[in-house]
Amino acid sequence: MSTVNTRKQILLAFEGRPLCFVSGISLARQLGITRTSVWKHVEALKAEGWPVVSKRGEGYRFTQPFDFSLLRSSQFPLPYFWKVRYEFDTVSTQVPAKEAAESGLSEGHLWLAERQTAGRGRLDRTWESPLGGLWMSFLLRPQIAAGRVPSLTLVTALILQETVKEICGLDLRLKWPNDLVIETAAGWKKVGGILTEMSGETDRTRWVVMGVGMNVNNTMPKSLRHIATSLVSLKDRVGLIIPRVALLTDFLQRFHSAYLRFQKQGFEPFRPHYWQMYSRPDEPVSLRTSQGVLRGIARGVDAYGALVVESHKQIQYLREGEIVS
Ligand code: BT5
Repeated sequence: MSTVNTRKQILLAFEGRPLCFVSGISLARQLGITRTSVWKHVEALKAEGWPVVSKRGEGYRFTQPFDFSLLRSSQFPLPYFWKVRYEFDTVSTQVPAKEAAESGLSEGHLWLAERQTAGRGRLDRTWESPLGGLWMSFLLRPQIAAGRVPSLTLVTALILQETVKEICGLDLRLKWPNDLVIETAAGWKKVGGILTEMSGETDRTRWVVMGVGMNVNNTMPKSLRHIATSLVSLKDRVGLIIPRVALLTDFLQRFHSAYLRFQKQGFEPFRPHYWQMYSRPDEPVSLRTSQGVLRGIARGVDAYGALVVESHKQIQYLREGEIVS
């Protein structure tokens, strides 16, 4: 067995045994290797950052409940054109995805990581990406004009919303342009976000790297708890772990067909549904754009994904910016 496979098998031995010790002897027997070898592999896994501890005479255990579904299926074939590259740890999944995009790799490649050490939001903001979330970037080469790419972000948000509804039964809402949010007793909270990066010319898109971050089983850092939450905490069931692979495969299936449709018909077929899922239709909004702050009433989205805002009895089409309140 290769080193990678041996380590994967060691990790999977903890599946279904949250916080329980697994002895070195049983791991050695299971894998047909020596106890010393098990120890060496576990030390390497710890150095990589896996949350495993050892205790003399007892063996090894995970220090936190963990969803093994991504690790388990990291080498499984996925439907359609998807090809997954799974890593435990990465700076940001956007980095290898963009490098691959520049080097000419075909669309459908997807980078997944258990955690990111320097996850990024828009405008170089930080994206907290601890263990337990779904952090991925995928490469697309849509046959569309560059001006249509922003509406692909909206389609992605919509498909994520559908996936979360299907798999977790939770009704997230969309906050233009790239946020998935939910209304809680403590106000609106962000559950996921999308970072779209691209390269192209006016008439042609060379590549799009779509970065999706979804808080699934992770706990939020204190500094974000007032504005963010995770799917598992919304379910409010002690000990529940949401298998991220179920979210992933459902999303990839839905997204694939939406993507084909989007390339043929543009954003128009998705537009009404996007607006139905929009978090605060026809309510006052404040938007920060590169031109300054605009206040008005959000009335809809146009065929290019711009937010339609009524401000001082005039209609404005906002192609960039974000809602600040
Ligand atoms: C986003 O940016 O919402 C885009 C997030 C995209 C993350 C994915 S993960 C996979 C891929 N690899 C990456 O490195 N990135 C992508 P933005 O709208 O700029 O929101 C950033 C703001 O959200 C921060 O300034 C925080 O206030 C907040 N934030 C940070 N981490 C968060 C988290 N885990 N959950 C909710 N909010 C968070």
